[in-house]
Amino acid sequence: MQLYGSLTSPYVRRLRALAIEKDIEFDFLNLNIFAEKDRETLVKLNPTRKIPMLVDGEQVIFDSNVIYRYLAQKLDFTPLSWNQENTLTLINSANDSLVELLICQRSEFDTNDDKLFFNLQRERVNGVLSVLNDAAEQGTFSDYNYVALSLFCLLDWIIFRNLTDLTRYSALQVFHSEHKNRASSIETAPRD
Ligand SMILES: N[C@@H](CCC(=O)N[C@@H](CS)C(=O)NCC(=O)O)C(=O)O
Repeated sequence: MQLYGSLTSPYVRRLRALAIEKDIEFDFLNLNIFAEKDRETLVKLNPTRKIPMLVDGEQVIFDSNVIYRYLAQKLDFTPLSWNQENTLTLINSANDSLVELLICQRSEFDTNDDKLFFNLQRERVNGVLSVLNDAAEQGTFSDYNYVALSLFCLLDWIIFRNLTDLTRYSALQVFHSEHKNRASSIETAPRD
């Protein structure tokens, strides 16, 4: 199997970290999706033009969520419960909004502007981080499973890109400190 992605994407990192935690073997192909040559590879494999994607023989799978389900079925992991699916959706929604805001910043928009699009993303990020903070306080992430490592990748990427102030979310900060020295965190740390 080959996983295509980048060294910075939190969605790609989840799968790279999962591979280390669960001893899954795949080759990792690092793409710069904004460079012409790698973009050709991206578009050919994945018309959504987003990373990650997994290639397993003739089968290509798009989207980290679907790739996880594909691996879980192939490797016989217990499927996520509905509550775990909801928590993953929360993590994804904050992550997606932060990706959109980052792309807007790189397009030279002032994302602190009082505009509907920016306000909706910021409201979602803050609301979801607060719900995830409560969940962390209640022990939802005590088992370091796929959902927990997805949360770690989100938080570590927020810190790496300096995207939002995490000091308000003390349980999330504790969770991040507890896991930042794991082999799967160190070996997959984002770098430009
Ligand atoms: N739902 C997708 C989201 C993937 C995603 O947003 N990836 C970002 C990198 S972190 C990307 O490829 N963005 C390119 C773009 O938006 O044009 C997944 O879970 O794989």
